Amino acid sequence: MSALPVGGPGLPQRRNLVTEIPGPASRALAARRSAAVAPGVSSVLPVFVTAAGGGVLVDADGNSLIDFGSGIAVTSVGNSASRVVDRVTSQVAQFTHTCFMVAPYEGYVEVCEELARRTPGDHPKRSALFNSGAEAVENAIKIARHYTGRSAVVAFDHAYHGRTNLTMALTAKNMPYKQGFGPFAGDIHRVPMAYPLRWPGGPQACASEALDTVKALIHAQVGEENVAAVIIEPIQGEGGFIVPPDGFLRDLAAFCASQGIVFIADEVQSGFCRTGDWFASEHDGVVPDLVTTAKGIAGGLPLAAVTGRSEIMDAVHVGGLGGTYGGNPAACAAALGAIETMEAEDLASKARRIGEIMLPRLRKLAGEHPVIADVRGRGAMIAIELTRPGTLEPDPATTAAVANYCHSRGLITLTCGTFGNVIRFLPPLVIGEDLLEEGLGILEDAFASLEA
Ligand code: PLZ
Repeated sequence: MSALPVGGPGLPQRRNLVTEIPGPASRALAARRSAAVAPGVSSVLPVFVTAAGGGVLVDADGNSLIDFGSGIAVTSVGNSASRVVDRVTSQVAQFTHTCFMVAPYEGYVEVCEELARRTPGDHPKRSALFNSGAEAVENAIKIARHYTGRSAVVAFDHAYHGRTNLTMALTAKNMPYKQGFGPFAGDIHRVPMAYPLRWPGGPQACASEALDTVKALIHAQVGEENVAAVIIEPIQGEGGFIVPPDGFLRDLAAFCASQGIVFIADEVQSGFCRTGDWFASEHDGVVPDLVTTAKGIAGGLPLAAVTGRSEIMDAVHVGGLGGTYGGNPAACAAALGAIETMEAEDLASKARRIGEIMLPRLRKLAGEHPVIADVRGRGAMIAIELTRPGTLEPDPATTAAVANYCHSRGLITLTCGTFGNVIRFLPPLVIGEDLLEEGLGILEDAFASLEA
C-alpha cells in the first residue's frame, strides 16, 4: 500500500480527479460503513477522506476536492493548521485529560481569557467550556433561567440550535432533526424571523415590521416578565443563511435589555471571523448578554463555550455547570492555535475578501439564471436561494441537482434551509483565491448544465 498523503503545509492545493466520484476505494469503505454505522448518521459526500488542509480534501482514491464547506464552518483555519497541530501534539504528549472539575490546567483559563477579549463588549466576562454547540446552547439556557428566575425561552422560525432534547425544541425544522424524537422540552416559544426575502410585503416591510411583530407576540402569548432568554443566530445557519435587516438585532437586544430578558447570540456557526468580524453580532453593534461558540473556535477539535456578563455567569451556584470533557486540554490547545492563526493571518479580512470575490460572481449568475431568487450573506458565509423562477416556491430538486453536479466535479458544497433550497458556501478562510475562483467556475458550469 502506498503511503497516504499527509495534511498540513505540504498538501498540494489543487483540484485533481483521478477516478470517478466516488472511486473504488471509497465505494468499498461505503459498503463496510453500511454494515457497521447507524444509517441515521448521514454524509453529504460519498468519498472517504485521508488528508485535508488549506482548501482541499484528499480521498481514499487519491482525488483532491475543493472544500466550500469547512466541515460545516469548523475548519476556518484549515484542517491541519500548523499552529493547531503543533500545540495539540505537544499537549497530548504532556497529558490528554485530567477533567477540569478534578484538577485544572492553564489552557482552559487561557481560552476563557481569549473569549473575554474577543467577544463583543468590554464589560467583565466569564466563560464555561463544553464539547459541542448544542451543549453550549443548553448551558446558556440553564444560566439564563437560573439568573432571571424565569423559564420561558423565545426562539425564531428557521432557527437551528442543535439535536439534544432542549436544543431540538429550540430548532425549528422538523425533518430530519425532530421527526419521531419527541416529546420536546417545554416553555419554548417561536416567533417569526426577520427573513427579508419571505417576509409578507418584502424586504422593506420586513425591516420596518419584524421587531414589532416579535414584541407583540411575546407580549400577547408569553408575557415579557416570564421570558428568561431570547436566543437568535445573528445570521441563521442551517435554516438558510438568513441575514436579518440592519438594526433588527440591535433593536431586539435593546428590547431584551428593557425587559430584563437575557439576549443570547448563538454564534456557533457565524463566529470566529467567519462573517468578516470576529463575531457576526458586531456588524449591528450588538453586545449580547451571553454568546455561544463552537465550530470555528478550535480548528476541528470539539470545543464549545458560553461567554457572558459576569453578573449573569456568576449567578450559578458552584458545581452547577460542567461535564467530564468540557474544555479538554487538547481541544483548548487547538483553540489557542486557531485563535493565534486568526490573529496572525488576519482571517477576518480574508473572510471579507472571500465575500468580495464571491458575491459579484454569484449576483451575475443570479442575473443569468432566474432560478436563483436571492444571493445573501456576509464575509465567507454566503448562500444562494433557489425558487421556481418568478415565485417564492422553493426548488429543492434543482438545489440538489446543482450540489450533486459540484460534488461529481470535485467541489464540496453544502445545502441548507428549512425548505432544502439553499446552497451555502463556507470555504476555509485560508483557501487560495485560485481555488475559490475555480470552485465558482464549477458552480457556474452546474447552472449551465441545467439548461443543457
Ligand atoms: N447552533 C447556530 O449551526 C450546528 C449542524 C449539523 P453542534 N450546525 C451544524 C447537523 O446536521 O447536526 C449548530 C449551529 C448553531 C448550534 C449548533 C449545534 O452545534 O456542535 O452540532 O452540537
